[in-house]
Amino acid sequence: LFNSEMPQPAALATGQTTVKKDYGAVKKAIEDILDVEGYDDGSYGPLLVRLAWHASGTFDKADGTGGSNGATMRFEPECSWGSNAGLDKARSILEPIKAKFPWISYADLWTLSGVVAVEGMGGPTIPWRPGRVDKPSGVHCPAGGRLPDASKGAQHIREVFSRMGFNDQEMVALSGAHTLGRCHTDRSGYVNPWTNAPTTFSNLYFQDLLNKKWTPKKWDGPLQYEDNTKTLMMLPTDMELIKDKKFRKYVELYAKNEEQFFSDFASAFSRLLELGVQFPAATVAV
Ligand code: HIF
Repeated sequence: LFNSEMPQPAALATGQTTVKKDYGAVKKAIEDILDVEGYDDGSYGPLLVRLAWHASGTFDKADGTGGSNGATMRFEPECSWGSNAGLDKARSILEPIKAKFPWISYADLWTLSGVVAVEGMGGPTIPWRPGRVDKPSGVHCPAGGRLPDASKGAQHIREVFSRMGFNDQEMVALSGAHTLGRCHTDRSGYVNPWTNAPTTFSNLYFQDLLNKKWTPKKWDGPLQYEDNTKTLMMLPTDMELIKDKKFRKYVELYAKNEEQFFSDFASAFSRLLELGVQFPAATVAV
């Protein structure tokens, strides 16, 4: 009955049934695995935020390589980079969700999990859209050494984040994510959380940077800073945000104005997760 001149219904033409891509259901499944007793501070949220960022933060605007598209952290050598230590855990807790919704790409799932985690911990809504496509093997891994080194200074922070296309203010806004989570000696060599509320997204990181007294920790580990209770920490790169005048101005702004921080963080984090991704023309945010 059909001839080549007639428009043919896609499902009939290919013999395939259409799967409804219900991103809302995936979001819900991610929300459901966030809280977990006995892991760190009771949430996988911070770890998932770190996964989303490390999957994305390899982007180089000069040649368009790296970024979340491809989900190449599944493969060697990227999965074994020292900077990605511990993220195997993040990837494995998402496996049952990938199994339940096999149509979602890993790259979309990892980035969406960071977004859902920020929102689930009280942070802003982050614009996110699907469209990332997984690459088939490690030959697509970006060059090593692109993620930041916490022992370095302001110049390094600017080099790494301007390579991705961010300006000073966006670098500081993004840095507010260190209000979440903690350092682990067996992953990075550093220890302790940045704030006393590591599973709540807020501007506390900026307030603490300015209002607490930070001194070098006396220990055998790498140089890090501690507050007077010795329970909180700052990395050398965190301290640069108050030592460098141009960065400090924005730390002061975000410490005073949480609304502005939420809004600037949401824009910058959304862009981070989209670096290097080519979205089909009609992709809408979910
Ligand atoms: Fe982190 N970051 N980050 N980071 N990061 C760690 C942990 C988290 C840097 C270093 C570290 C960003 C920028 C930088 C999160 C989110 C973001 C750790 C500890 C180190 C060393 C890892 C461990 O031991 O488990 C450096 C040098 C950065 C550039 C200045 C982003 C802005 C702040 C881009 C960002 O979003 C999160 C969340 C964690 C906590 C993970 C956890 O398991 O709790």
